[in-house]
Amino acid sequence: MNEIFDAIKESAIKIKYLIETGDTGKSEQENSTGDTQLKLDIQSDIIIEEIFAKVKSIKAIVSEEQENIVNLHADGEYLIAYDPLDGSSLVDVNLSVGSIFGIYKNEFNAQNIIASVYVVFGPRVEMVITTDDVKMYRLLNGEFKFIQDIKLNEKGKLNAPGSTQNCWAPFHKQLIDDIFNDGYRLRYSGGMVPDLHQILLKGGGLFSYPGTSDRPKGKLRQLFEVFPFALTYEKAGGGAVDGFKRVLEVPTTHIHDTTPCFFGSKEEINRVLKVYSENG
Ligand code: AHM
Ligand code: MG
Repeated sequence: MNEIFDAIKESAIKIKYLIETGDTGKSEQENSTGDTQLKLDIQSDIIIEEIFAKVKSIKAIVSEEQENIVNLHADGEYLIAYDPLDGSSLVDVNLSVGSIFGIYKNEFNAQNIIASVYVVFGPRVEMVITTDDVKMYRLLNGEFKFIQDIKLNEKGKLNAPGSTQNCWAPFHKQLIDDIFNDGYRLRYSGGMVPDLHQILLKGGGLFSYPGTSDRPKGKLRQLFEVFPFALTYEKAGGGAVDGFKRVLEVPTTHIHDTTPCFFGSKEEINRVLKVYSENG
């Protein structure tokens, strides 16, 4: 798998340059969820696909920006689902964005995810690799250097509540209000990579993207966004649930399926499970 991690590092250096110099305008195309793709989405997707195409251990890839699975090497062992530039609409206002990768075996579903990687493009470029543990690296002088292991506290201090608030169920609104009333601080940029990275590094808290009246199954995609971070949060000692169960038990029927999701330290995740089991 080290070859795959090296390929992701190579892509990160190219995408950093693309973010710094590229055109932040819209393209003429839509992705499979109907979002208009930015030129940056398409270009970062091409960068990653070209680099992965050279890695013999990769059997197939699927990108948030493409409709279908792309077969690469028939003898390859790994399947990779990736979001090349999550939060790309934040580049024009110079907020942080990221790339997310889920590494699967056999089939694209939660049961088969074996590793994940995300890259945060902020004032610094950092990469977090999850296998049996969670390790953070930083780009320094053209190379990724190991910085630290990541572990969540049992209870955190941050609250990152996503989605359209006037579409929340009343019990969800109550849950979020109660969390704020208990002293948690609001931290939500609209980029899940930096938002989840912040919670991981600042000891914990809750990030939520619930099902809402306008999007009953949430917005975030299972294979490219939710499962990779679920693995990271679980291995860091926290949890990731859809309100009722671990997201790593959510079935996938289509590669672009979404799911409601909550990521956090143990105490916040237990709080979500209690409220949802009583009301959902
Ligand atoms: P994208 O993949 O189209 O960039 O959308 C995903 C992003 C996440 O990074 C972020 O958590 C979420 O959309 C924010 O959505 P909202 O503004 O509805 O809270
Ligand atoms: Mg995305």
